[in-house]
Amino acid sequence: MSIKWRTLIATTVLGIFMLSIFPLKCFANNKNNEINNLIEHNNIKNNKDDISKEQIINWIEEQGEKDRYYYGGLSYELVNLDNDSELEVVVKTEGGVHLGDFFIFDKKQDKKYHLIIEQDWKVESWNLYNPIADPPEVGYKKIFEIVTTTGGTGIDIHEVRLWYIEDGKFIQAWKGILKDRLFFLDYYSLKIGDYQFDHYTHQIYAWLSSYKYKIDGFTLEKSYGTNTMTYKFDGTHFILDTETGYIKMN
Ligand SMILES: [Ca+2]
Ligand SMILES: [Ca+2]
Repeated sequence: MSIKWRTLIATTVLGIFMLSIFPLKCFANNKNNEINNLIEHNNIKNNKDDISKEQIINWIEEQGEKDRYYYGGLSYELVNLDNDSELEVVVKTEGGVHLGDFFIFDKKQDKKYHLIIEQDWKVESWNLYNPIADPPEVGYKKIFEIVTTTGGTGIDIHEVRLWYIEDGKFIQAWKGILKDRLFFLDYYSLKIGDYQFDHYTHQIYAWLSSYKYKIDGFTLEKSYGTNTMTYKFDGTHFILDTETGYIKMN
């Protein structure tokens, strides 16, 4: 093959390569801009340089309840969760399918970060930059969502938890089931649900469907139907207001 042909082929391959990369870069830049705009919009500072991972591990060692933690999957965010101007530190660790811990550190008057909540929840997702309710809604509270998984042999539960920080305390305002699978000897039960917060009524609308399956994994034995619930805020928690359906929730 002549040098001219080789040059032509090499140039064409390089051109295709550049074209395939360029749109991805554009997309990535747009995504970064979107995130920056979101952070600016919510007046959130998130300077992770202020606090190191090592510092957080030290706090957990000093203030945590347990003797041992999994630090491999540790991640954290600095977010303004409450009404003071200081950033709070939200931390999650992962130790396995259902294993993990969740922590929040709040800066107190002594200017030190104190552990205000520790739970052995494996956190699947959190919405720290996009609270489901912002002041002045719902008693001027900033309400966040986390999705947690718990379980073990024959148990697999995914729950959504709504919470806020007030006067340095973590308050869980509501908890709902997204998926709840329990295995028995010859069958398993499955519950599937979800929720929406409504910004006009300030209520939670939730639903939960319930099924019984054969142990083969896919043969439906019985469908128990769907419950629909509404929850209203009582000043501290969302409490059950109305309920229709087969299964009693509370
Ligand atoms: Ca704060
Ligand atoms: Ca605070």
